[in-house]
Order: sequence, then structure tokens, then C-alpha cells
Amino acid sequence: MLKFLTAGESHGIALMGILQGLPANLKIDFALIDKELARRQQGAGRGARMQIETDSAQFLSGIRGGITTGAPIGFLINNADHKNWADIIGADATKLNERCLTAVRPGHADLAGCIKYNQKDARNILERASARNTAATVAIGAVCKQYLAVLGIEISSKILSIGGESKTQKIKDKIDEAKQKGDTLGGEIALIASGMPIGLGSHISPDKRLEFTLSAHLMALNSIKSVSFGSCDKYAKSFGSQIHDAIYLDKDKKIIRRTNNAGGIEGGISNGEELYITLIAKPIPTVMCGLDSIDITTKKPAKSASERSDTCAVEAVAVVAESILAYSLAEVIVADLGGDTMDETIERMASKRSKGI
Ligand code: EPS
Repeated sequence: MLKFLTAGESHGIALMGILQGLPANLKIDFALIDKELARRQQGAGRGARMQIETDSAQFLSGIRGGITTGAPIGFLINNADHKNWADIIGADATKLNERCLTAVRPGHADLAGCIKYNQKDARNILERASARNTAATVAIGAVCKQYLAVLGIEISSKILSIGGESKTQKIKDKIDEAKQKGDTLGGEIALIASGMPIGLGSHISPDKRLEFTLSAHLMALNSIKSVSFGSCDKYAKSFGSQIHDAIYLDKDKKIIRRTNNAGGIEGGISNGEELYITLIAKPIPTVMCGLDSIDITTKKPAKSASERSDTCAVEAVAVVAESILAYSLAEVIVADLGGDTMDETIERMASKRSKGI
């Protein structure tokens, strides 16, 4: 079974992660992991924090000589910004009130989190709710991408729209407009996995369906409000005869599809076509111009707190979503094929790919 756990606060000493369950003998390219971490820091509309951090994962366990041993893989990513917050976030309780946040932000975890955990300072909630933690998610995903690559699966993403615009220049202008107004923007992202074998996931039980695992992990990503598979917008308006992907045999009797409205999954099982998933990310709730809210200390109306944040993080969300898709597919493959070593897994994947009618 593949499992992961992350810990760490946005301005704490470091983020950390543990990934358990990958087979032994997977060669790890550390430079590729840091490249993915750098991709996550980029994109139009990112805030000043990105100039402070140069994320790099320091691996502490589960890898020797660049090769997995089968033991849990542990790593740290330092928060360079911690030094600027050390007295506020750190052990010295006398300073804790200095960055107290009480004018809770609509759309953020602040209010519900404070009520749930009986907190008077939303910083005790937001430090962990922050998307900063997605750096750890990307390090985990970058390891999983390398596992998938050995098995012939590649993951990519593209930005479909931001703030309702889909052309590059219009997107840029819209983000500039949002920044000027002290506002934020969300968008729509397509996630793609190519090289999929037939037969990941199953129809036999709801929790075995491929969409069950993938959507659960993707929905848990900060800012994601919707996850859909295939040509979702068309399903509600089309005749069945127009939307289901007809099945043909080519001249070599190979099964082919001329459309992929299903997005690569039928009956909860991958059908060998490209996996196509669409995500909607909401605008970041830290809105510089402030939203109508309340102050949880004074119990009076107040404009929501604003502090350093991003105008738009959709490009970063796409990189994190790729990482989550990589982890989720690896989770399904480890459960399906198992294998103590990569050789065993590779052999079992080849056997799965050789199945046919
Ligand atoms: C982020 C780090 C954060 C924000 C952003 C994403 O850094 P800071 O709060 O120090 O500026 O830039 O976080 C949020 C949008 C949020 O709501 O928490 C990152 O590393 O991705």
C-alpha cells in the first residue's frame, strides 16, 4: 500500500513528508524533484514569497546511492522565510500576538477552523491551511512521476482559462487588472496522463473505481472546487449516441477509439486512452481590497484581513495537481501490481499491457 503524510506550517522551520510503499530499486533523479519544486514557484500572479524561497528537497531516508530501498522515503524542505517569522511562529509565546489574525477571510479556513479548534487567532489555522504545504506535495509527486515514467506513464497539464479568459495575452491582462485592484483570480486546468494501461481501477466496488481514488486526492488540494472526467460539459446536453466513444478494430485487429469523451475511464476502469481530468480552482481568499466579514475578537463587522499573498496561483495549482495525479496513480498501481522491487512491478505491468481480446 502506498501512503504519504506531510507536516509543517507556512512560516515554520520546514515542511516535511514521508512516502511509504514504493518498491526497492527505483532510481531517483534529485535534480528532477527540485525542477518540479521550481515549476511550482512560477507562474503569472505569484506573490513576493516566491522571491524568498528556492525550494529544494533534502532526502533523509529510504534512498541510498540514489536508489530506493523500499523503506519509507522521508524529506525536508526548508522555509527560508522562517527567519523573518521565527519569534512570531516560534517557541517564544510573548510574541505570538504580533501577527494575530482575527478579521477572518471569507473563502479561507480561518473562521470554520477557529470555531472547530476553539482558537482566538486564525494564524493557528492558516499556517497549516496555507498552500505552502503543496511544496511537500510536489516533492512526493515528483518521486511518483519517476516511478510512473519507468512504467510508461507520463503526466502533464495545461491552463484552460484564468478569470474566464483563455488566450495568453488576455489572461496576462486579467491578472494585471486583478493585481491593480487588489483582487485575485481562479481558473480551469486540464490534467492529462498518457501511456495508461487498460485495467487500472475496477467496477467491482465503489472504492475500487479509478475516479474514486483520483477525485478524492485531487479534491483535497487547496482551492479546488471541482474535479471532472472527460468531456463533462457535453454529457449533460448530448444524446448517448453522440457522446459515447465508439469502438473500432484497425487493420491489425487492434482496438481503437476515434474520440475520448470518457476521459480514459469506463466503468471505473482505465480503458487505455489518455486520462483527461478538468479542475476548477477558486480565486485565493486573501483579497487585498478586503471583503465584508467580522472580527472574531470584537464580534463586530470588519473588512477581511489582507497580508502578503498571490494574485493568481493557477499555474502553480496545475503543477501541484500533476503531482497529486502522479501520487494517486502510483497508489492505484502499487495496490494493483504490488512488487517488492521495480523489476517485479515492471514485469507485472508488462503482463497487464499484454492482455487483449
Ligand atoms: C504559498 C506561500 C504563501 C502564499 C500562498 C502560497 O506564502 P506567504 O503567505 O508567506 O506569502 O504565497 O499561500 C496562499 C495563497 C494561502 O492562502 O495560504 C506557496 O508556497 O505556494
